[in-house]
Amino acid sequence: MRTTGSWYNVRAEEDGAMLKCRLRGKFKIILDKKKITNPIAVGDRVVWEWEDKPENIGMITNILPRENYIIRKSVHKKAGHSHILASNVSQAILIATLAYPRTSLGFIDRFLVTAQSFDIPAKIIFNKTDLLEEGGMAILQQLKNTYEPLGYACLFTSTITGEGIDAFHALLKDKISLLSGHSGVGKTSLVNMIAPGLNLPTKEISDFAEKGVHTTTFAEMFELEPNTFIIDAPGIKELGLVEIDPKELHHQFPEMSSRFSACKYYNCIHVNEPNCAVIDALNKGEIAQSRYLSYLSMLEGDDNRR
Ligand SMILES: Nc1nc2c(ncn2[C@@H]2O[C@H](COP(=O)(O)OP(=O)(O)O)[C@@H](O)[C@H]2O)c(=O)[nH]1
Ligand SMILES: [Mg+2]
Ligand SMILES: [Zn+2]
Repeated sequence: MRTTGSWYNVRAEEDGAMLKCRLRGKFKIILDKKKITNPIAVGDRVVWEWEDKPENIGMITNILPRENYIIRKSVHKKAGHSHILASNVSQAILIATLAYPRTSLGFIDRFLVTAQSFDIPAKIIFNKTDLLEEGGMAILQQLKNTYEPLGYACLFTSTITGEGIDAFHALLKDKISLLSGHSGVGKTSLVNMIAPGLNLPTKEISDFAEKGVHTTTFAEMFELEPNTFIIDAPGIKELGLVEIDPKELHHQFPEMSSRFSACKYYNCIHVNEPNCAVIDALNKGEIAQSRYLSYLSMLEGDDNRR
């Protein structure tokens, strides 16, 4: 659920009790040819045994295979090392707002690409619908029409009117969800609507991370209700830092991955090649302009994370 240096807060599966554990022995800290600085991450399923039961201290003896994991480059350790932010994530949920603050489409697309590259299903929640006039709601509906056919479910919520709160609750149920989004979009407010007692203590850490202070930004998992977890990952902007080979980028755009085999050139990157199936679809209006612009921007490696 949480780590502090060499101690791990572990939730016992049998009864949900929390205990503190250390790690026994050496564990493989090379993953997909990357050197990893932390052997265990939030979300890991582990095997443990008692070391000192009266003191509630255990020993981790094994780490079970990960369904997926989010990895990023370490900022404060040696170059060439990576850090596992979280593992076994059922879904990555982006909380976005059209205004106050505005979440850019570039940021949304970068988040989706990153989640896709880690094999984590992604969903988008557009919060603060109470602040939108008719025109704003029409834009939201257009975004939903763009994203849902690509496999990214969208939900409209407001913590003021209560719109979508039951659906948000249902979305999280029995899953491990990573919640992200810019500061101020309403993450804490939304979680408080469905789990008032939880009192997410994340504010300061996230704010630090956003100011670029290199605090240790370990993720933390919270149990909203039995079997329903959320992962609060400070400095989640780092989710935009994944490195994807430009030639591979189109795999992370569902509307492109379903089409590029029809391009004339096998190595087409859909910029100005002739007989490009992606550009044809764009011209026919079958691919959203905004998505294509995000693709171009990521292709150029623009640091367009805000
Ligand atoms: N109008 C409106 N304000 C909201 C809504 N949700 C949150 N807020 C406000 O937005 C501000 C930031 O909310 P907070 O939950 O702290 O955002 P976080 O930084 O993402 O955790 C607070 O002043 C909230 O009261 C909403 O649905 N509508
Ligand atoms: Mg908050
Ligand atoms: Zn092409």
